[in-house]
Amino acid sequence: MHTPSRRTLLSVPLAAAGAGLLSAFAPARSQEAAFVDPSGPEVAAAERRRGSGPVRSFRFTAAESTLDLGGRTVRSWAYDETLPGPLVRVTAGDVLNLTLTNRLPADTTLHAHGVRLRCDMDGTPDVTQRAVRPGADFTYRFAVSHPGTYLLHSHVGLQPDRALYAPFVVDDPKEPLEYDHEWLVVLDDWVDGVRGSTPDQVLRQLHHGGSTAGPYRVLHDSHSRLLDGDGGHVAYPCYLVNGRLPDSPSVFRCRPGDRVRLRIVNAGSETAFRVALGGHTMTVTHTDGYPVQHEETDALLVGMAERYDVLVTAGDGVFPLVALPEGKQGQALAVLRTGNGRSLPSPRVRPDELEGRVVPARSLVPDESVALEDRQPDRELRLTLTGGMRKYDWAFDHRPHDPYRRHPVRAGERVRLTLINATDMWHPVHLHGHTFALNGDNAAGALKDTAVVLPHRKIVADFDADNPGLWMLHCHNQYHAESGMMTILGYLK
Ligand SMILES: [Cu+2]
Repeated sequence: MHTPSRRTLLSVPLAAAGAGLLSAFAPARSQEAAFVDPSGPEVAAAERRRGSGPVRSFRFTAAESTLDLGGRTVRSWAYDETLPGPLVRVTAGDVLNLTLTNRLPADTTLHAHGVRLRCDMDGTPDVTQRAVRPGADFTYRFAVSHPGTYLLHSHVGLQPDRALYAPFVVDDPKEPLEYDHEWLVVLDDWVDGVRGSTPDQVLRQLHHGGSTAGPYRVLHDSHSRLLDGDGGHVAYPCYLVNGRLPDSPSVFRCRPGDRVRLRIVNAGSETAFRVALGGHTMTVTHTDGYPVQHEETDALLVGMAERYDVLVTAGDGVFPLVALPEGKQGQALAVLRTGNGRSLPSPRVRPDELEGRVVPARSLVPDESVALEDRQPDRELRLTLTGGMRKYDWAFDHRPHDPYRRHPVRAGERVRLTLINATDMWHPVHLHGHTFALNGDNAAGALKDTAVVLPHRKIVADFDADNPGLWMLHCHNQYHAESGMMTILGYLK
């Protein structure tokens, strides 16, 4: 197993650290000793407490591939030449052993989004591990202690906006829900390989404000009522459910009256989706892998990297599951079919449920089995989300990402995270290695690892510092993160 050395931590590419690296070097370096090492004894001790069940082995090969989106073929980077990547499924208590082979022309890593895992398996390049070089491999091995719906993806640059993602489901050995079928619904916004576009090219367009090589993909007039402002700034040519375009959708079959558990995952990089299943109401049972008190809804708003599990009772017929990209043109489609003979819905169908009730995450209430106990915070971290479209200078506290700046916490503390959005745009903010309780409309809010912060609003979230290491806190708009809206929480020794 690779152990990040001090040398690894110091060999951050200049581009990632920004021009301030050299001046910030000396003080940061001396401070390094104050924080827990990602593979230090505290991390090993936390891992032992998670137990050591049966080892479940998987293998991913990341490589350039030709992908069929259904009527359109693109060249991209993918795991095992499929989109989405292969489903990884284990049971809580298992040890996941996943070997990633890198056949890409670039460094890569694999991050298990939302999983409270050991820090040196978190897949954050130059923070928890040295990135995996082309031709090399790396084995991610960690105990998986909590059931739920998660997402695996590369954590290098804009690679998640290619096909380098895969759904990750952790079954509950004592599953309390009863249902007949499970339907995995993975949403994505897609640009890579369409008329020569790449995500990196799109980022350059966002930065320069002007045109570079390839089709111009910057969206200037976006509005989303649910997001109270711009929905996003990348005009994707395609939106996908389970890797398919609306003209050739994936079809889920079952019998009328069956209870179906949908696991909805937004694997997009710059798009929030409003999701509804025509002719059905949905019962929300989980968000970000953790159970909530059941709540009926017509539609859901799913930010990047958020997950929702819902139950539906299938009607008799053919029904469109539509994901509308908030503030953007187009849509994604999948189909639920319980009857024979009827043709597929139109690729442009808009079920009424999309305009119905949307239960926001902040009004969900955690299931008693997972609710945080009442406790006063020992520490508050207040961060302001800053930046804007004009300079495309997204950041925390006006400071671009610096891998040597850490917000200190101490093991055993109850930490209150206050995120103040001083920008004109919404941000889905994600904390690695932890699940936090939103302070919602009610006192105790749902447990989440990724939360939508609306423009000029704030969220307050509490978590227990129970997973030592260095953990990224960042916007899951990949273009914002890549432009600087990332920072690190560090456990003090
Ligand atoms: Cu953002």
